[in-house]
Amino acid sequence: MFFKFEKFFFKIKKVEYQLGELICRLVPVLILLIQIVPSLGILFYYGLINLNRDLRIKVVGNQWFWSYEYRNLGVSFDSYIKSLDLLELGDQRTLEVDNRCVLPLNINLRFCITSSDVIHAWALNSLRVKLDAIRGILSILNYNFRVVGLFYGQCREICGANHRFIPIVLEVVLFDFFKNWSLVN
Ligand SMILES: [Cu+2]
Repeated sequence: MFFKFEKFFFKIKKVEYQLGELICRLVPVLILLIQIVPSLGILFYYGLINLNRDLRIKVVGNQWFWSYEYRNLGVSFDSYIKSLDLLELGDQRTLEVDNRCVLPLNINLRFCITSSDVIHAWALNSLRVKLDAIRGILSILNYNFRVVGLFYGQCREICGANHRFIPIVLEVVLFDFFKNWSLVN
């Protein structure tokens, strides 16, 4: 009697195990399938919409600074971290740069992000943006700023010894200010 019970018990256990294994395989697949629907939708939305951009900015990650090129305006500059002895009152320590990326308000912008050496990442928390800067590949970001202000970010990919010394500062200004700035630069 005891022997029979043991056999029965193990049989049941085996069936349960197989079912568990099946569930453990099916559930992740189902989660991925559910995730495909919105993510593909968003991917196509960003790919197809906003084809016309008013201003294109090429962002190049370097060891260790960012360089910005405004193709339409013929403006280009490098953006290094501001050293401690040059900081002014109100500046963010380790987040401030010498040349800010100045951008106009309410203009359709297209950022083309790439790298000249190792992999960097152009990440700005307040924009919910993190794009990898990879040599030979252009990461595209379409954006339109609705508020003026300063947006701080940092490299978000371990790119070497001075990885933490390449912050990003975007300064969004009114179009007239931007026009003057681009003429001066
Ligand atoms: Cu980095």
